[in-house]
Amino acid sequence: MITLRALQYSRATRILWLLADLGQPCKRVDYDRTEAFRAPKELSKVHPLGKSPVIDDDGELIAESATIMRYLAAKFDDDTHTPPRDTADFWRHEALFDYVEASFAEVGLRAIMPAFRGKPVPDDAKAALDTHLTYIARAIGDGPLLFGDKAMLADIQLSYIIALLARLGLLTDHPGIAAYWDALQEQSGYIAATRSAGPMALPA
Ligand SMILES: N[C@@H](CCC(=O)N[C@@H](CS)C(=O)NCC(=O)O)C(=O)O
Repeated sequence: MITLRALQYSRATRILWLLADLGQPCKRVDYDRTEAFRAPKELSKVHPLGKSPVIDDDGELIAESATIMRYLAAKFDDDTHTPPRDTADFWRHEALFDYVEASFAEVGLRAIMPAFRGKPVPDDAKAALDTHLTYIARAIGDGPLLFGDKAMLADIQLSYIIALLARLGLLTDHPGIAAYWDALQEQSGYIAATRSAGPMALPA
């Protein structure tokens, strides 16, 4: 069975969501956030970067949520979380899936971190966030999700940063993204994951 190292209020919810969709159980090992909202040092004993999520499958340790999700989709022979392979949408999806951690997370966190500390978001961070949220809204198109009404890997991947932005009131200028967040929260995998492990974002 897969063991998931799940930090409280973290990207680990993405993995629980996908596992719920796949109908696969896991052994979840929970870690509380420290007072400084960091990972506890126990996680550094699991993986040198000390971050979550990390999974262990029969001794094989895998980090990075995108890699973990690709691994799980391949392991359980799932083709329902990507568009069909022989379509342009497949590669559009791959780009969006990689975009989340490669580009969007850093931009999102530049706005999230000051807001989290009750400070104003600097103008340059707000401008970059606006550019990215407009890009994502264009990718959603008629929605409600990126490729229709069922969450793909890229939707699950986006959910974490979007959850934090929603929680901090940073989606008010982007009603299309706020509607996307509403649609994500209606997905059965999201509901199952957050019911068992708690919310993605620290509640207000
Ligand atoms: N790119 C990594 C990011 C992992 C990451 O930064 N996880 C956060 C939780 S959402 C973490 O462990 N933070 C604790 C810390 O840095 O102390 C992924 O997608 O898995």
